[in-house]
Formats: sequence, C-alpha cells, structure tokens
Amino acid sequence: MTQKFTFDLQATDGQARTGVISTPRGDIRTPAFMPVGTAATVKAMLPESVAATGADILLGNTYHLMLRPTAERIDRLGGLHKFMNWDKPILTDSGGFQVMSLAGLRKMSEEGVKFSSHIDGSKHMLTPERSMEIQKLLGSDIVMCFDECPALPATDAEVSKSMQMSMRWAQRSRDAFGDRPGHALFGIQQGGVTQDLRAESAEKLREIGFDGYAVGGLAVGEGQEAMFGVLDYAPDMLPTDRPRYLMGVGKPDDIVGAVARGIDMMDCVLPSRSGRTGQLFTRNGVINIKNARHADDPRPLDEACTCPACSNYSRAYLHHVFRSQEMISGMLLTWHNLHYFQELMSDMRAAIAVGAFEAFQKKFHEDRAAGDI
Ligand code: PRF
Ligand code: ZN
Repeated sequence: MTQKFTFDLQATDGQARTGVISTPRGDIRTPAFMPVGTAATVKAMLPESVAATGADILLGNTYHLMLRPTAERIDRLGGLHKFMNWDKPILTDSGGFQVMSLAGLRKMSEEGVKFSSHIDGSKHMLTPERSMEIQKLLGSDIVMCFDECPALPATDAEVSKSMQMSMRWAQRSRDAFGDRPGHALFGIQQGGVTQDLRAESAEKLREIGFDGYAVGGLAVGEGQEAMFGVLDYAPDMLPTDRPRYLMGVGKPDDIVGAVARGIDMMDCVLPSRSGRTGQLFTRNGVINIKNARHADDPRPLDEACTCPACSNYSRAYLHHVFRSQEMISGMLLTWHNLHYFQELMSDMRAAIAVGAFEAFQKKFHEDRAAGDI
C-alpha cells in the first residue's frame, strides 16, 4: 500500500484525460464522479452498495459534520471512514460554500465567516485554520482549501475582491494544513466568468503549490454555455500533472463537456437527490417514474442497465413504490442513478484510453436525441 498521494496521467485524447490518483486508502480512477455523502451517508444507500456502483471516492461536508455530530465526536469515534463504514478515499469540502447556501445569519470578514446553524440557530465561526482542523479531525483524504464562492451575477470588481481574499485564504489553508503524508490539499480557483481573474487566481495557487486544483465558482446559475466558456481556458491554467476537480457539477451532459475540456474529478447531489424525487437518468434521457404512463409498464427502466432496480423490477413496480412513498423507492432509484453516473465515467475512461472520445461524445448525444422513453 502506497503511503503517498500521486497522480498518474495515463492517456489523453484532445483535452480529455484518463489516469489514476493513488492514495493510502485506494486508487481513484479518473475521470471520477464522487457521490455526495453530506451527513456521513449517501442517502438511501449502504456504503457497500455505493462501492458496487463503481464509486472510488465519496464527498463529505465540513459544514454539516461540524454542526452535527461535530468533528470532535467523529474524531473520538475513530474518524469519518470508520464512523460511516467507508474505507475508500473521502474528499471533504471546506464549508464556505455550504455556509453561503444553507446557514442563517452570516458575517464575512478577512478572518473568516461567522454564521448561525440552519439546524438550531447556534453561532459558529469558520476560518481557513478551523476548516483545516475540522477536515483533519474527520480524517479526510483530500482536503479542500477554505474559499468564498461569490454569487453570480456580480461585477468584475466584486468577483476580483472575493477571489483575492480566497487566494489569501488559500495561503492560510496551506500553512495550517502543514505536511501530512498520504493526505492531499487542493487549491480552489475562483474568478467568476472573467478570464483575467481566472488566470490571476491560477497563478496565485500555482505559486503556493497544491496536490490538486479545483475549478470553483461555476455551476452557480451562469448556464452551461458560460460554464463551458470558462472551461475552454481554465483547466489549461492549472498544472497538467495534478488532478483538476470541477466542484458541484453536474448533469450528464455537463460532465461529458467538462471531461472533454480537461476535468478529472466532479461531484454532484444530482443522482442521489433525483433518485429520491423520481427522476431517473438513462442513456436516452430522463424518466420521471411518477408519471402515470409507467403504471402498467412491465419493462425495466433501462434494458441495458445491470443495476438491481433494472435487473429485478419493472417500471410498474418502481412507479408503485414511488407513489406509495415506500423506502425501497429511494433505495432502488438512487442505486440506478449512481450506477448510471459511474457507468458514464467508466465508458469515458475507456474511450479516452483508446483515443475514441470524439466518437463517444457523438454517440452520447445521438442516444439522448433518439430517446423515446
Ligand atoms: N467552492 C467550494 N465548494 C463548492 C464550490 C466552490 O466554488 C462550488 C461551485 N459550484 C460547489 N461546491 N469550496
Ligand atoms: Zn438501472
């Protein structure tokens, strides 16, 4: 077992890349999709089932876990991996982004952000130093810098000011993280949809030096065209020999477009959350299982899918348990969606490895256009 964190880039095809991140807790095949396990669980899934879908790594959240059950309690109980029974790698987000989207009253300063909990209104403070401490207590394998993700639209002056602060926080995160063999610290590029600001942010992060680099501040309402516009240049500003992680993305076509532009890692609540609301992803597009037209349909969701929901149940059954709000509905539908996302990643890795990513993309878009589901 390696004690080091390494990234081995194995093949490229255009801008698309495939490789392996090695950590003491196991390998992460890239491009990688990370299911979200916010509260020390991927909702409706046992960890072994998440692994069975093909996931090599999960995402956890500083913000949620610091409030409940607290990082100190998880540490006393042996760390997050043991606590939630997941022994593969875990990446944790640093908290700032979730504070902005979830917390009550917030007050931002150079020091950090003061906020009140969305659970009980209690007061807390997150700083780069405290975020590093919490992620260490959790035992996270990939730690994210503490940053600010400005809400878009914003003026260039506002985005610049926020990005500069995030870069000072990146330096403080680096200093507080220290030297922890086998654990990685990722910097987060900000700068909105402005190329000069993205370049300046990348420059600062490269100067500080990280084990990997995230593209933050996207998928915040700017739309796919604007996001792809940034991804046409942003990954190239980051070191080629380190993993590049696009935070909080996304829909299957966002993922394919991001990989085509040089992204290696992604995370999103979409497959798990949609599973619980009855939206199913298939190669022919999205199925809403709630729809009455599935009530008598004996066919599986997706003939070609090997997940338990598709192997053993009809659309009629899945429709019935969804309508009846049976617990098995969230379980089966989440499993299917996670399986679909992981198969998409695995198909992309295979296509990139043999130089067939262009053909893969063409078929991906044709299948969706053809879809009568
Ligand atoms: N920063 C952090 N987490 C994030 C984001 C960010 O910019 C995003 C943006 N899509 C999602 N999650 N720390
Ligand atoms: Zn399935």
